[in-house]
Amino acid sequence: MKTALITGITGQDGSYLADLLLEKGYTVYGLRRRTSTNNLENINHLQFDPHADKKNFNLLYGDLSDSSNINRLIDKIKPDEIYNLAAQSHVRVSFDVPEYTADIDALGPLRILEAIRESNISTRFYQASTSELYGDVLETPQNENTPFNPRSPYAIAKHYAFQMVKSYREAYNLFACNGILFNHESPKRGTTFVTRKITYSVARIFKKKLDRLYLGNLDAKRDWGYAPEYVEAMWRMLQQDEPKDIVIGTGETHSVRQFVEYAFAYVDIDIVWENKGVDEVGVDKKNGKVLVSIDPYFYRPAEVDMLLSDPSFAKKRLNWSSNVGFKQLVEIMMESDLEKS
Ligand code: NDP
Ligand code: GDR
Repeated sequence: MKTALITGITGQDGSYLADLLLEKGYTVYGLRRRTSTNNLENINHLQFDPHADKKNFNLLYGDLSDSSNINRLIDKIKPDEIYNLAAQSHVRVSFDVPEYTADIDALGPLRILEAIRESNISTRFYQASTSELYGDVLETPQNENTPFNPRSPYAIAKHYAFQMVKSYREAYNLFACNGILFNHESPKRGTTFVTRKITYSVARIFKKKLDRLYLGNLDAKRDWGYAPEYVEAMWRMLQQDEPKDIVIGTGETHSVRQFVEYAFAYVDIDIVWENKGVDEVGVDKKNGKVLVSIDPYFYRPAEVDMLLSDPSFAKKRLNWSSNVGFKQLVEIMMESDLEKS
């Protein structure tokens, strides 16, 4: 029976990965932060009894800024696998808190790598790397050989972590790999990321609880997949014979504008676009009501215009490919948000 430590257990990916590993018979330890309000919504369904003799799901307090805590936990748990999913994961916010983002997203993984090296245990390490590393893309589609060109504090911090993982693999022979994951979404996605913001807002507009959705750049394009499929790829990456950095994505790209149109179409609203730039609005074709407006607050100081994966190495190496298409993804998220809103 294997033991895994998941940082970022309360986030979208952490909660799906916990489900997957528990299903596979792992004992799972999740790192949670002390927060002033309860943030266990994503893992509430994982009932655990802290007083039971034998527990296969455990939550422990910790923070990626605290190396003594990380050292102690790794020494105590001696996990077979560590999945580092914890991060200040919002690209726009990283421009507001660049130093904090570097501390958690760049130095956090380094602290874990050091703890593994010091502990002398043969744990396998997964680092949540990202397509944001490609930034101002130099080649399309992007694969494992495409040069990185990060352009936000978030992406630059993740780039540092990427290189550290590679360096520890080469210098100390650690089984450590970077999953270069393109955007992946679900009903558990945080509501400040664009997909969930759209589906939650459209559901509320449909129910007459909200008048209008405010967005930034409608023309940004992303390769959006379905999160539960992506955590399976993370697990497969740690089951390889040799550690490799692998791109995970769908191989399709769509604009924010298209996501908006599909979400409204789910509730039978046909959106037409009028005007240009910051004055652009999305209007209900039936009655002319403005339902979408631009708020420049949501523009980024430096934008990543387009991301598109070439996931062929994942197919070859992990026998992994994405099955949930763009339209189905929007439908899954809309269905859930219509229930929740
Ligand atoms: P979320 O934002 O949903 O979750 C982030 C998690 O990190 C939360 O559990 C959060 O805890 C935790 N966390 C934040 N700061 C700290 C800290 N200082 N110490 C310990 N834990 C902390 O992210 P996702 O689940 O979407 O993404 C998982 C990882 O994958 C992230 O590293 C992200 O950067 C990366 N990634 C995500 C992609 C995506 O499309 N989703 C694509 C590529 C990479 P709390 O609940 O307390 O805030
Ligand atoms: P991203 O995701 O930056 O790709 O990072 P996000 O959903 O925040 O933005 C995607 C694109 O949508 C545009 N956009 C808006 N974005 C937000 N959040 N809010 C808006 O109102 C809005 N309007 C337009 C953005 O400009 C952008 O182009 C996600 C995170 O999960 C990272 O942690 C991860 O590494 C990458 O995906 C891959």
